[in-house]
Amino acid sequence: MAAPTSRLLPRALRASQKCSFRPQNTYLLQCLDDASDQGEPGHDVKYTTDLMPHLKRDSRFGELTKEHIDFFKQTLVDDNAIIDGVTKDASNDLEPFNRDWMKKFRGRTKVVLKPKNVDEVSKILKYCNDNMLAVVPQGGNSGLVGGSVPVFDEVVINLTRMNKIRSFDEVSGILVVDAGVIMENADNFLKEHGHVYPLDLGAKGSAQVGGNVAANAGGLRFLRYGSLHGNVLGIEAVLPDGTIMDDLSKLRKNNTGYDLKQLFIGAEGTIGIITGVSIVCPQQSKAVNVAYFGLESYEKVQQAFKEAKRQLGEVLSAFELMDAESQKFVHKKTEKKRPLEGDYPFYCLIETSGSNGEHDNEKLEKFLEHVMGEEIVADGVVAQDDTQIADLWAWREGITEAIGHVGGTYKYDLSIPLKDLYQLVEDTRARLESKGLIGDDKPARGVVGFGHMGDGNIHLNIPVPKYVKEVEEALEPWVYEWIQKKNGSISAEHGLGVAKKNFIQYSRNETMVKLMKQIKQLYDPKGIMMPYKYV
Ligand code: FAD
Ligand code: 2HG
Ligand code: ZN
Repeated sequence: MAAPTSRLLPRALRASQKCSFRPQNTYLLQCLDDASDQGEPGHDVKYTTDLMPHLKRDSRFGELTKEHIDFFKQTLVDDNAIIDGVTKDASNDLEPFNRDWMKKFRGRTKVVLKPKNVDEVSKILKYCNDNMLAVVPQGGNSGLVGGSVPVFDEVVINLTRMNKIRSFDEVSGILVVDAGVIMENADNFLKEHGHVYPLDLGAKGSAQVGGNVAANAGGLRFLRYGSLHGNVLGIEAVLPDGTIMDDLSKLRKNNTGYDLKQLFIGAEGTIGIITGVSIVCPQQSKAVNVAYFGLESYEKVQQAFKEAKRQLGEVLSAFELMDAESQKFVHKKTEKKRPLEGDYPFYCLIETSGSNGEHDNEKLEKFLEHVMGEEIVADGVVAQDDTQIADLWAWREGITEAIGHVGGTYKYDLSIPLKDLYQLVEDTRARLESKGLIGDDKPARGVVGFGHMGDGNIHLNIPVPKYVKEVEEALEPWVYEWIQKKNGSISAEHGLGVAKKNFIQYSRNETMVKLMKQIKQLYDPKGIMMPYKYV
């Protein structure tokens, strides 16, 4: 048993827990730095068009000229607002905006625009529309489906400089921000006012509120605070023709016709650019507890989840699943002492957040007594203070980054009925093994499963030193067919981007896809937003 945390003996539970401080997200930037240290920018990342040669540049789109750049310079004024690779060589400066976090997708944009306010976004978008210049909106570029980077020479409109907190009402908990506010900054600001941002995820140090909303991100607090479809109360967005859609409502209830803002939540930038968001934020919990368990089977994981819901009910704020392989990758990367001494096929992280420490501890104690007594949980630890809470969370939040160190990752973000959630990981492992594709000297270095058990959302990750067709062909469309048979979703929270563009039909029927195309046509008749992506 690791020293710093308390062994999961129910009576040994300590009463006082204050609040949770998850690890800062420094590794995202670190990863980008590592990549740019290697000489020629992006040398290790292939162009998306090499990976997907069937994608052809749409000849309807104009090519950037000096005249276009002059217009952008006049409109955005500030020197820092434009990276111009048209009138000069700016490849080094452009590279971070051209390549994605997974080092899988790489575009060839020649210009990045960083507007400061909604009027500037409106002017440049209208100009792009009038001149048939294709556009990719970009937030923190932490997306995992290749949506946030261009495929060819699309204009990147990056929201980073739109970073103002516009207002916060401590009574209602409603926050209004520019879309480019980094979610961790929003969360820190809210904590100063006794609230928290309703979303949390490993890339919080880079991801922006607008990016969260555009991707309809789920993350680690979804179980408790629910979807952005419920929490986002209003959106300010710019349509491709420059129209400013001001629907920045601060009302919880508003049944006056179609709720058009919902279309922008999860649209992944395909119908306009989100410039402002109004979002309802919960009160910060006074008492936070985190426990980390080892379990002998997936059957036991399901039992533990059922009991957690039954016994912890209103204080349960996260129930996360990690398989043995995921924890090995984190261990290999961090070399930190593992929370538990024994090896188990499954690990779970449970968080409770409530307003009354004594009450929560009593409940947690009873729950722990039960799951230990019934041998649902084989072993476990409970964090004793905020540092330990952060340490335990790192075993869950650090998985993506740890796996990323292999080189690349084939990622599948899936919704599956709970009873079959882990079966996919086992079937995938068996399939790749039967094809001789997994091993230390093989194209795939493992098959990893982890995710948001509480939301029925698993992340299937296959780390590879290099992206190779052999592995991809073994996985696709096989994974999607598997999901379709279970009536699951091929994207639970990451979206479709360019990576899943050809597979939407596995989760949505023809009628639904047709209706999506009609909406796209209505909002973006010239098709300048996100060409080559999912709709
Ligand atoms: P970007 O990556 O820049 O963009 C995402 C998409 O939104 C793109 O299609 C882009 O064109 C569009 N877009 C961005 N900003 C705007 C805007 N203002 N207007 C219109 N369109 C826009 N996701 C989860 O759901 N849950 C997780 O737990 C989670 N954990 C992660 C952990 C790590 C380590 C990493 C690297 C990523 C993780 N993600 C997770 C994915 C990603 O962080 C989220 O999708 C995040 O919300 C993206 O925000 P962003 O600002 O980086 O957007
Ligand atoms: C998470 O839950 C993120 O940690 C990333 O959604 C998942 O890396 C992944 O596949
Ligand atoms: Zn996730």
